[in-house]
Amino acid sequence: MSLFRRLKKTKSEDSEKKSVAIIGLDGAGKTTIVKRILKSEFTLSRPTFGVNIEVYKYRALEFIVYDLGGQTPLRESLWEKFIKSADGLVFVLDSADKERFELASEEFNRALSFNDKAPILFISNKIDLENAASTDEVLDVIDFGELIRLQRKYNFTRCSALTGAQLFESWDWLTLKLCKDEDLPTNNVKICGYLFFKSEGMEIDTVLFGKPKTQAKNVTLFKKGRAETIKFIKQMSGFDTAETLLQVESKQLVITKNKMNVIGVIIGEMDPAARAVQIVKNLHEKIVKSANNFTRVNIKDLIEKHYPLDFIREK
Ligand code: G3D
Ligand code: MG
Repeated sequence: MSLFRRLKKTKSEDSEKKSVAIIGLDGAGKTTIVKRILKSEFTLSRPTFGVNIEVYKYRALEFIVYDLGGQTPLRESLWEKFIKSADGLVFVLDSADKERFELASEEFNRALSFNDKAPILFISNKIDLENAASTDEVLDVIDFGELIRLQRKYNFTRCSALTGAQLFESWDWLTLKLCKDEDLPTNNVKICGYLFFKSEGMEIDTVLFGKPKTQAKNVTLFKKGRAETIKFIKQMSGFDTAETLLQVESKQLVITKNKMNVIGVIIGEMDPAARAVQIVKNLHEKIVKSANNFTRVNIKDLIEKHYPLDFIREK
């Protein structure tokens, strides 16, 4: 069950109110996404501003959906206000609308300049379409370098609001950032392997899980994950802690830094990234507590001991 769906059952009416701004160019799929996530359990309040804003309320959550691009001064100040006060930001990109990628990128950067705290979920939507851009094509235009440097919590994800593919998993991440620990998803995440580095870039260990056949399939993935991790280490060299989540081909790469150590784990595209982040953070703590020379810590043993259902096991 997705975290979001769980929350719908567990959050009480009087819990702290949170607002999420869902932004992107018109036609990106924002309304479709919100309606799909909320099903019919929401009320739509139409504000009187006379501009294209939709506000959906679900218990303690408020979703403000806003079309960007072509702002008039009135709209401009209005959306700046919404974005400033949002607890979470979701930017939706129509991955098939390549002609407007530059415009989308400008609007994305401007939105970020209005809010320097909220976690950001970047959704590359409509991946069901034949001409949908690949991750690389999107990353050529949308620059996350600044977010990494500023230690912002962000997640890049591809999904289809139409088919629902990867949609709920994306929201899991955001809701994790907005909610308390007891609301975390309890479902399992399958770890394909991990990368373990010292924070100055020295590689300590790299382990692929599964039988040779699966491992062989994941070798290229690991090379890419390794390159991404090293890039992350360089960009985060001045910071004690940091975390990020990247899409590497068909898998997700969760990388976290905690003082001396950087751990990356590779999980499946449908796996709950929020839970993987939680696992990696716990691993960091266990490594620190193990007190021995940390280079000797065998993460494989830790994962097998503490998360026996969470790594790939084949018959
Ligand atoms: P917006 O709220 O961002 O402006 P909408 O965008 O949610 O209104 O979506 C715009 C159009 O894109 C809609 O089509 C919607 O069905 C379609 N759409 C949304 N998400 C997806 C997706 O993942 N895949 C595909 N193929 N289409 C999607 P219409 O025809 O109703 O305008
Ligand atoms: Mg809309």
